[in-house]
Amino acid sequence: MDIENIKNWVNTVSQFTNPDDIVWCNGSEDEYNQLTSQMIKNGTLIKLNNLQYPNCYLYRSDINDVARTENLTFICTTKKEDAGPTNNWMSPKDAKAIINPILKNSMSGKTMYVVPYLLGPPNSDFTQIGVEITDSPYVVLNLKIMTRMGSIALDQLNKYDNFVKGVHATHNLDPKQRYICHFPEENLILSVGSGYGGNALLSKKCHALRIASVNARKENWLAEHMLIMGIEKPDGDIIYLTGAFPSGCGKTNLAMLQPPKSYENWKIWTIGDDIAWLRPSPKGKLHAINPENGFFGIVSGTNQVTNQNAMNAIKKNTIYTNVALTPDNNPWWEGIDDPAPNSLINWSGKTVNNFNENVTHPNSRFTSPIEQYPNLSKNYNNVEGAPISVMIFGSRNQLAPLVYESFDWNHGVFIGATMGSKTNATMAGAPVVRRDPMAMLPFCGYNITDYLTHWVDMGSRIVNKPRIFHVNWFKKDNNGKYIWPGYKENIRVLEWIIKRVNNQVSAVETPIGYIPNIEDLNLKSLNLSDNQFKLLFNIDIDQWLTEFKIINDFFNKIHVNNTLQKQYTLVKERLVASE
Ligand code: OXD
Ligand code: MN
Repeated sequence: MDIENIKNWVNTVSQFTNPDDIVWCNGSEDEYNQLTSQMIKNGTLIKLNNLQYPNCYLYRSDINDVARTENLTFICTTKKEDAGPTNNWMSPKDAKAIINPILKNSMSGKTMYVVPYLLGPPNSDFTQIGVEITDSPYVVLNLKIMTRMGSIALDQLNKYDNFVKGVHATHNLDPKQRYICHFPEENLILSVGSGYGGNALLSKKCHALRIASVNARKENWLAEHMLIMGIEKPDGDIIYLTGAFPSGCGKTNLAMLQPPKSYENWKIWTIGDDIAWLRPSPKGKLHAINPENGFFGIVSGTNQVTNQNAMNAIKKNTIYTNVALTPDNNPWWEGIDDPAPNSLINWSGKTVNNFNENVTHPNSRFTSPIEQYPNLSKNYNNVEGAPISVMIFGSRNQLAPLVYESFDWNHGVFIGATMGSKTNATMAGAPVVRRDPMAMLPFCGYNITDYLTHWVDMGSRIVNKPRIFHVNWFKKDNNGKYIWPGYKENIRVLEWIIKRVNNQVSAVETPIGYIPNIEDLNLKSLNLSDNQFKLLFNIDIDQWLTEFKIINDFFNKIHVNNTLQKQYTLVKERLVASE
């Protein structure tokens, strides 16, 4: 492919959207600084206190545009069954009939930015190229941080046969005219009516997950909603793992975990906090890269206890979205270590005094470059990715024990496929517990039934398969308090997982999988009572059988493959036998 391929498409889009100017972004610091100055001048960006937060900015989104809108997100395939039973579907023709009139002349009076980007390290077989056309300078700034953007991508054009096309038009932000549409048959994304990250940074959920997952199935790899991290033990051995957790369940905090004092000879090496692309290597192991180049993390609740590394890294070169602003021009959010000032400007721009209400949006975000994270893994830029020994699925509910291990790959896929988790502020709508297979429910770009079959099939392509575990940091006691301290202390669970992988400890077999022998999980100085421990690992057979009815309904709805159906029967039989 050469630049003409991109130019031809850009011309077609510009003739249709009719911008006043077209700017091809090169990804330079100068370009970034010019855009921030321009946005500060027109009042859409606020420069934060340069002494305490050098090169940091605050952006406030429209109050009706603060989270991903799954109900307005569509997979547009010729055949409805290719989108499957869990995605919203429109035919490409119908989708374009709705979106094209919105796009027509939508950039007149505006500048159109052409943003080429790479997902993945340059020169890696994993890496893909995309171009996002957008009328939002905020999107350009974010893409500069979140991807390898500009010239670095154009320099690699001759390595690719095609590119993923994304068109983003802010339009009027009216949710009634908001559509995030994916056309996997054309490697195309059209997004109108939202400026919010997950809807507007098309490299992220739209390309790196929805479109990539379709290609991954065709080409025998996996595009997953997973963190990637390395854990270095005191003996210097590093084990790499991926973790799939639904949005807002702590992937970023886990990926950046700073071990507590009692684990001071352990190190965590961060590779990614949201998306993993995984391919079997010729040597038989599954290897993973993080296609992104920055973090788009939730700010609310971030502090020295929950995520010390993020706290240090987001002190510079960071864009804050929808946090509060102190009189000293510092960002402020619920959970930050600094006390609240008496008066501040809340996330939507209102001055509030002596407040008791939330002043930061619960889905407020930091966008921050990965390179400035202190514990960035040396494998971050490795063109071959990192070799993965463990996969963790994690959910937020009252049922699953703190940690358990699957019996084998197919059972692990069953565990991932049946995850039930409570939704939160990352998506619009009231919280509900829902099935979220592999934390991919909102991000799988094709039929979920085929997706789960693809997972089963991948098992036969990986000689040296990762071991699969499930964790749940979120179990509450009878007073509604979280039992497990979480955050840094999660390393205790990771230690047990590593001991299992290294065959250093046995485990207790239960109907749902293996759980730790109490003496193998380091609980020193946590002050957990016997009763709390019991609650953490309690497997309430009645509740599990009720859950299995829900799983059965879900499996019937999606016509799941025989392998997972068989796993369902096996686990259920074990549950019934242990009653
Ligand atoms: C995210 C999400 O922003 O999952 O990563 O919503
Ligand atoms: Mn995510």
